[in-house]
Amino acid sequence: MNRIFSGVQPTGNLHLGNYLGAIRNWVRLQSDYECLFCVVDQHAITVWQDPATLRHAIREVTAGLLAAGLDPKKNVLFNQSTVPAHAQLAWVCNCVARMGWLNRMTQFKEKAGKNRENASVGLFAYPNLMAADILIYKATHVPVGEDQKQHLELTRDIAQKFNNDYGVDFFPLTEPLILGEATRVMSLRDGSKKMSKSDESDFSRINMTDTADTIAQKLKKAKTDPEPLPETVEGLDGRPEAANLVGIYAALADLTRAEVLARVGGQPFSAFKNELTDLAVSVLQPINTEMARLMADPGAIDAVLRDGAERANAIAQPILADIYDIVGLLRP
Ligand code: AQP
Repeated sequence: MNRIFSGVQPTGNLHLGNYLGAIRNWVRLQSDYECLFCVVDQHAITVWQDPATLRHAIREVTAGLLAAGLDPKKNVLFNQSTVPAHAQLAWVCNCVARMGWLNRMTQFKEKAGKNRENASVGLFAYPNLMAADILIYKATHVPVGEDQKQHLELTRDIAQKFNNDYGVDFFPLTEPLILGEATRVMSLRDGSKKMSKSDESDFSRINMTDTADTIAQKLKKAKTDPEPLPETVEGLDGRPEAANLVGIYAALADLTRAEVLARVGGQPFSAFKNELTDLAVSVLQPINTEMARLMADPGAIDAVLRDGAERANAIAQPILADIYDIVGLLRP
């Protein structure tokens, strides 16, 4: 049986990278798979979060997922901290994973920066909690952006070592699903950095809550180079900002980059940016409006999360009980 798990952090505004790299694919997968989608609030606190802002962000991200088209009846939609089995399995994963494996995680190095001694232990162990998020449901597939590929490989390593250490065939070796033309959306200010919620500059990203005017302004200011757009995909080599904008256009229009360039190749960026703005607004505006409507009724959002938590706990608890039995943790 195929089962999908994926998560998103409530660390700030959802942005176009989250939407094109993950959420839109989730919406497309929901008809064909059993899916669990999680607002991973325990991951968020690996770096400092203001408590009131975090509570608001958990509801806002949930509203974003619903507004983007996730059906809470078809899928299990919940926030991570309401299913204690994630943290309980994470402890087992901490004991299975090796320090050397975690030392190789590039996201920790990027997020901790130079001041590594001062990073939280949670930030270092984050990939083990992510492995637990997936393995507690024995998920077979995880749709993610390319930035999460290394963490997925670690999840497979943990699953394999657990199976070997205990001589069982218990955890599946989960496969990543990296789909679409925008698996790594880059910052609008710097084509070598991924678009991220935690980038200090709001002009680096398009938020799902941005108005049409803000989207237009941000794309107008987006970094480009002086050449017109190339006619072929090869012509994007060595032009990261151009490649990023063409990739975004392709993903939003559901075309390949070659098809986009066949239409817009040779155009100056000014004209292309106008077209891209119209396209981005036409996709994001309805989501934005629906998010605002949903956020007006926080009680209804909480009800969706409560229902999801109940269903997620019902799947996770028997799997945790099996894991405890395999490991030898007595359940008197
Ligand atoms: N720039 C991106 N391009 C494509 N996919 C992306 N994702 C994130 N950024 C991009 C995908 O979105 C899903 C949810 O990500 P997340 O919020 O849980 O964590 P993240 O990858 O750490 O996202 P951010 O925005 O960069 O958050 P901060 O700044 O808080 O770290 C994942 O599937 C991810 O691949």
